[in-house]
Amino acid sequence: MNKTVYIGMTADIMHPGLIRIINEATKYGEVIIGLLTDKAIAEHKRLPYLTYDQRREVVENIKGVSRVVPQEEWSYVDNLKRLKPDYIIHGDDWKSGPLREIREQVFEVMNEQGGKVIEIPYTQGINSSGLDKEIKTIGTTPEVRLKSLRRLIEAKPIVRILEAHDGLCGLIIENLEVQKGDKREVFDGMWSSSLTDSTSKGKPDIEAVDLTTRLQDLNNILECTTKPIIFDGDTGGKIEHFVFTVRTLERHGISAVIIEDKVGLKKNSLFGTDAVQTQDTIEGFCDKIRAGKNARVTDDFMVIARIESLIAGKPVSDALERAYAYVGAGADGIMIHSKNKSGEDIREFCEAFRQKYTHVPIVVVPTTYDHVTEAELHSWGVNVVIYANHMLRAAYPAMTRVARAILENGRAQEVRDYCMPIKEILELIPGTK
Ligand code: SPV
Ligand code: MG
Repeated sequence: MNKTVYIGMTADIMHPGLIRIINEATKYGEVIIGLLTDKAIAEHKRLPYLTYDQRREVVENIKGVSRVVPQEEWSYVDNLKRLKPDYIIHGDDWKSGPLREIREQVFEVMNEQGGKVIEIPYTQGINSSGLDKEIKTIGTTPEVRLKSLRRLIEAKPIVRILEAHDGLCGLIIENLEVQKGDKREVFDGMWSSSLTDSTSKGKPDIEAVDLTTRLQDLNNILECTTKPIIFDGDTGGKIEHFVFTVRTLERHGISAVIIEDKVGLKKNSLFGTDAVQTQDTIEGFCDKIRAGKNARVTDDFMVIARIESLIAGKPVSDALERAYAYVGAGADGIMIHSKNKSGEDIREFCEAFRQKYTHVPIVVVPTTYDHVTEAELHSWGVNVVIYANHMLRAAYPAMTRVARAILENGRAQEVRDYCMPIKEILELIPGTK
């Protein structure tokens, strides 16, 4: 019987280093490629530019590859146990860094099964992470960006979104990474918030900043980022206007619009019942959802319905009745909002909603119940968590502190430590020099 050789890969960007590994593998036997699924990758690396099916089609047609199988986990163990290859080949770059543990597991399983691990020298100068950086400088297309939110929702236990009101926020969200064990924690995308967009323009959050103005700022974010964007569409306005909003957002590569079921003069939800606000009728809001859905050009753009029942002091049962109706009208997801500090109402809603709809995405905004962890939210059935205003709330006190200290001291030396060094700001944006 022919010997078999296993290679795990993402194969997003094919490069000579990977071809060399495949060529080397053919010397030992029949080559099986374990192609990592989006799910396997999502918590560790950027989602591939190409979908799984596109990557499979490419790899299947590479000379020397006999078979492509999905690798559903970051760890090789399951596939190695199932396929029992005689060999596994990997570049020797996994000897250090976050892949070290993965390597140890592979050695353990292969030893148990009487197989062999072959490590080949890492191809200097060409590797996927380096290419990844270059791809970032190329950017993305509206279509790829738009689709990426749905892919992330499918691939990740919970999708983490942070508010961005300018290009600088966008850059932080785009680039910041924290390595936790073998997991890479990142923000998956951005929230274009009506509250912070309005506030940063010195306007109240009452739909006074029009779509065109909001898009101008959004455009700065689009220019320097590749991650998906969820747009806070407030009430969506008049149905006749909302259809144009959907088309405009979609054309810009925005992944989703969230509209809330309120009518009349909208005020920020966190005022709760302190502000007089009227919820739309179920029928009225369903018509708006339907109109938005009909206006879409692609199937990927999401119209997400936001329920304000709990904000308005109504019970969870009212929120659920609305959620079921909105999903019936075609909503691609439900955002449930509350200003309760415990988060209990949100949990109750999510758990009840999940009994009826196992897959319709749930979005939450834990501003007041900020003690609840993402892991807990996930266990309630939440798919998307939005940190809706934190970048602006962080910036304002920092700027005020500096401004105050200059006034107090009649010079700027005292604020030096509160500010980033000039050298750093000059080098922050590539291409400044
Ligand atoms: C926003 O960020 O503008 C929102 C969320 O709509 S909230 O402010 O909590 O209403
Ligand atoms: Mg808002």
